[in-house]
Amino acid sequence: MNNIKNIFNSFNILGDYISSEPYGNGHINDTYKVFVSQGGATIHYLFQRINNHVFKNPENLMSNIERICIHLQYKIKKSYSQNASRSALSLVSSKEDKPFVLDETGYWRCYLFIEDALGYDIIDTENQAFEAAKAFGTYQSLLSDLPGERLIETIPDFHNTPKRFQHFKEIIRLDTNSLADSVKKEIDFYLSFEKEISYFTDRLKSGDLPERVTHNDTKLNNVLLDVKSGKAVCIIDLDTSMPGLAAYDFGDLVRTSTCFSAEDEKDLSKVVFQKEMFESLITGYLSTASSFLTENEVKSLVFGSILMTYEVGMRFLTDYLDGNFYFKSKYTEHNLIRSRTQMTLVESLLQNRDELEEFTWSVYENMKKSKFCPV
Ligand code: ADP
Ligand code: GN1
Ligand code: MG
Repeated sequence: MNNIKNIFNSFNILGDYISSEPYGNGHINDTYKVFVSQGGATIHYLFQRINNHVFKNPENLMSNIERICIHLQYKIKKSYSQNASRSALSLVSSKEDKPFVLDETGYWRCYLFIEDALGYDIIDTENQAFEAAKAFGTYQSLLSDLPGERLIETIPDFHNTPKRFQHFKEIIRLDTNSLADSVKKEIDFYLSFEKEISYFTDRLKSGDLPERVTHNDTKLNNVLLDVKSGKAVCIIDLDTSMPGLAAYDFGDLVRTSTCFSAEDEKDLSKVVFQKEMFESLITGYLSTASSFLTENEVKSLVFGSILMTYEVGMRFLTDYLDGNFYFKSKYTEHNLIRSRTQMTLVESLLQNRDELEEFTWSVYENMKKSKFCPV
């Protein structure tokens, strides 16, 4: 951890470095909780080394994040009497007044540590689902008037499912690790969706669905919930906040919040879709998003859940075939196991699709009615 101490010295932090430890379960960046003595009290900061294999231009990425953090802080301070430094991420600048520090190991950033709040890998209660979804709706709403130029696409075509599909097919064709024969069932499953994969790219192009500033990586553990009250505190992991569709965000949250099993559960009999979690998610999300979503967007949310689950599952399988270069993994088959849970979830979502769409529409209509006819 000597390196972290050096990095610490390059940020504009008052106080003395005590120690640091790896933190959280993210699949992408290297994250550390850093303990600092400040005037006799121990306080914490969150340090991250940005994954430069995944993010090709960390300086552009940090310029997006800086704009977003400043805007969120400004709007939260202006409209709510809340603790803004706990409700939105705050970047600590470097001694050179930059939002990052570059050393021989890569780009580092530092955030204020959000205390007494946790990101959960597995959903537990309907209240958590409601709170998380409500918070992502608020996030989209707060960023709807982000001033300045269109945000930079930190990973171009991140949710371009047809491009992901082409890449998947190319990796199967190359089959550099000679694994394709052993996972034929999984490959066939993901290939069988070819007709569905351009649903969002087509509608984005035709203008049926509007581009918005979205988060694009809304897994449940990317929203911190207060450990005591369970209320949503802060949206984190802003690396992929950029132009996108509302359904991407709602969809990825459904993917990660409607099963009581882990993303890497080996026993697929435990991967069971929980309808009441979906109901809490849609109710929470529409409580903050129904005021700005178009009807077409509302109608796209259930399919967004299916396609986002499919897309990530296909990405896991692609990474497995390719030699596990992208997602952090603990054993060789880790990404294969992850791709299987996503297959099971896609199947359950498809089975429930009509009912979920009807439920979504009824919640939306009720919210619209109660808005126009307040009791
Ligand atoms: P990754 O991109 O690798 O997923 P994240 O930005 O999601 O990295 O961070 C990893 C974990 O660190 C999160 O799941 C969360 O538990 C924790 N975390 C991130 N930022 C903060 C913060 N500012 N305060 C407290 N915990 C944080
Ligand atoms: C990654 O960074 P993290 O763990 O929140 C990935 C997401 C995937 C997710 C799957 C930048 O999210 O796209 O959906 O893993 N993030 C990136 O768990 O690729
Ligand atoms: Mg994360």
